[in-house]
Amino acid sequence: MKKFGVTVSGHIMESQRLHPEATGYLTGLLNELIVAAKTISAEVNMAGLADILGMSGDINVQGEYVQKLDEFANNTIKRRLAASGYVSIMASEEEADAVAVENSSGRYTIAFDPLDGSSNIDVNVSIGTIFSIHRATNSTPNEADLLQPGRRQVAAGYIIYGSSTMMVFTTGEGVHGFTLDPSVGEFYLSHPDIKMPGRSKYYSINEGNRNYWNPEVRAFIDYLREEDKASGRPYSARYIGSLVADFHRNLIAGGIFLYPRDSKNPLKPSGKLRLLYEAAPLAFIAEQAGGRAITDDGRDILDIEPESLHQRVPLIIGCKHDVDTAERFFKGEMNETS
Ligand code: AHM
Ligand code: MG
Repeated sequence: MKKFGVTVSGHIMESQRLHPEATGYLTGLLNELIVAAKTISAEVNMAGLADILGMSGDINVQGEYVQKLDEFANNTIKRRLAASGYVSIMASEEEADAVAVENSSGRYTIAFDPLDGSSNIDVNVSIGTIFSIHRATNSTPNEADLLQPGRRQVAAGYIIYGSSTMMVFTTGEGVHGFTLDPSVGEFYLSHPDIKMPGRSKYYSINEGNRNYWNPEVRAFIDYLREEDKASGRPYSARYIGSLVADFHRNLIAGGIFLYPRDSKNPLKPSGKLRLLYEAAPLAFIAEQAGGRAITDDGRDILDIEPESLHQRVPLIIGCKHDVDTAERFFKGEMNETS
């Protein structure tokens, strides 16, 4: 007999049943995020129709113009989670300071990028929401609870608003992907236990920054472009400019994504991407799927002790073999003629 589809809520409840110590708080929190994801997805799909595109006129903490959909996504997640009582404190790309939930008995913290890939909002290219959940160790809201290394995440995931809307997440027991059926408003398990290919033939990097990269990064990319049939080179380039979309492509089809530090902007000496709500959650997913994530000096993303909410970090993430090879270049063990 054909089985009916497994819903995301059913999947979460089933996996929590295996943990008799579970209180239901994480299940509740994930369910709130699912509702937020459906709300944002509906709004993103209306983007071309409603008068919602374009700048709101505000400038966010990163010094960038905030788009209306960014605001909408930020407010949707913030208000839902504040009302739910599952989290004690939140960090968002769109909020300069941590957002404490007053009178909360919340046992978790969340850091999120409400709408990643904002330069692609106006041009109908995939964008996404990224989230990272930790256990709160203090009984009252405390920013220190947000500044825990990625290794201590209890759950992480993203929602990609693409040709279909998908939610991909891990609670440390593999990576599972769910596709939204918009006709019934339900996410169904479509990609159980996702594993990244061991190695790939794709790389994703903004090549426009080439002149600003350090020599090790240049040498690694040159190596990927060289012809050598035995090692599957040259690799092909794929760069969307939405981290979630580039990562998702590499997770499913295989690939390595790099946003290294560069000398282009002296105000961003550690690259562009943010540790708490971009690099760390995707690193957790990559590792759970058999991949890896490091910095451009070979540090494991998941081991970095965060110092501030909006800290930036160089990010090299993808199939294990490819990241291992990149690491050998960064450590000087290989150069382009190796
Ligand atoms: P955002 O959070 O403001 O959208 O910026 C992050 C985005 C990532 O999604 C993407 O990987 C990167 O910026 C692209 O940057 P660039 O245009 O420098 O290649
Ligand atoms: Mg972002």
